[in-house]
Amino acid sequence: MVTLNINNFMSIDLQFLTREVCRIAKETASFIREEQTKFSISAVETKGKNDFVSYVDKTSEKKLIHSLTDILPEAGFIAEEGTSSKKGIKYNWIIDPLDGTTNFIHGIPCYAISIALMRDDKIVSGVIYEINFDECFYAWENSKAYLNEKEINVSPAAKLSDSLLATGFPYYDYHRMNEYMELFKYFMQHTHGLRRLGSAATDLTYVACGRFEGFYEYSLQPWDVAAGAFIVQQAGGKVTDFSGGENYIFGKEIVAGNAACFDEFLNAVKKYFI
Ligand code: 2AM
Ligand code: CA
Repeated sequence: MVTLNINNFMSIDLQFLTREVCRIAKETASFIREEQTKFSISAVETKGKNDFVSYVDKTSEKKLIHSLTDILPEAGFIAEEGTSSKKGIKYNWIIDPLDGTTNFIHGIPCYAISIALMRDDKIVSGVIYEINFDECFYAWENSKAYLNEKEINVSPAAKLSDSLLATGFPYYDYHRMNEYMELFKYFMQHTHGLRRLGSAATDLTYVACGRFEGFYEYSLQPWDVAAGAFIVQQAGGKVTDFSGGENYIFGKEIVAGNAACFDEFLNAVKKYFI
């Protein structure tokens, strides 16, 4: 095991660090995969309306925090299940130990581990491991983006009419439902269609590798989007909030897409949401 000294962070090899995070995500995924085979719905707790959690989410988070602390002791955590309250002065991991919990508890194969490293307020490394397809997406500061060692790029499609989009349906915050439904209707009629995978982290990786041209959703949390937004950018894509601004990690609004039709995509979102 290698421990990185944060005082020498400028000389730290972020490529090496990111590969260590991939290893840690895959180790934890083995636990999640094993638990899925014996999972019972009776183990599900409800955190809020339609907000589910189980011992699998919590145990995975503890495992990740333990391993990430080993490789970067001074970093703090912003993690979905709140199993660590440690705040880093300069560096913080943003973690979703199981993105797509609803899929997991229903036995639907689309869920992922999402891990980002934030230096001050800037993401410098991102890893998303989609567990069922054994797909590890990652990037680090100034790197390309990769899927299982191969470079990935966003789609070259230049028109919304040639695009397949992804979104997440509102599941607890219904105050913008009308705008959401009107925009949904517009995209139904002006794109190849929409998909709803149920894991925002996975949606974002599919934008990064060109399977989707775009993804949008509101009321997401930082751990749902931090790693994925970064990987999209490193793959040549664009990410903003609904106004076209930069508050998409903590601002609970995200639009992510390939560069070529991003303006058309964002303008449609703006038309209905602003
Ligand atoms: P989670 O599984 O980590 O909670 C998709 O809309 C996004 O919203 C997912 O990334 C998912 O992250 C989050 N989410 C939380 N609860 C949800 C629910 N009941 N249905 C759908 N998505 C939910
Ligand atoms: Ca989660």
